[in-house]
Amino acid sequence: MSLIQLIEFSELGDERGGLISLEQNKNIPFDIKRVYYIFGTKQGVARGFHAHKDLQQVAICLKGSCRFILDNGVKRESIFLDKPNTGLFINNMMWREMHDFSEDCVLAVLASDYYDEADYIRNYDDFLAASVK
Ligand code: T46
Repeated sequence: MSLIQLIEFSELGDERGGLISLEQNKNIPFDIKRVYYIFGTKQGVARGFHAHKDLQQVAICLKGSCRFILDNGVKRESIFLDKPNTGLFINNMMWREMHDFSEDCVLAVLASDYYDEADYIRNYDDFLAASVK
């Protein structure tokens, strides 16, 4: 099974322009406890390089583009995000890296829980050790 799980959001826009609605437990598969967005990422900078023990997230590139790598400890897959109508579901215990941010990239992330540094696994060897359990 692919690690890349994309959610395509229905577009509710009309002749005036686009509109997309995100609703917990409807087109977002969890209770939304937190939303954050990443923007102004410097050229050549890569982000992420961690997994979450429990957190689930959906990442949406609202503007511009970036590339995600997802890795479950067995295989790695890459996906280019450049559409505000497409969300990338990122399950818990999934190593993620974000690369190739365009200058104008605005990446929104919806998260199933509040920020908790204790939920991060920031060392790849620790992630591998935890993911085989
Ligand atoms: C993820 C990817 C896709 C907070 O205080 N609250 C928050 O809600 C977040 C997300 C971060 N922070 C702090 C923690 C660090 O001191 O902001 C700083 C930067 O976070 P980090 O280096 O983890 O950022 P990224 O871009 O590497 O990763 C982020 C999320 O942290 C992470 O959960 O899955 O985006």
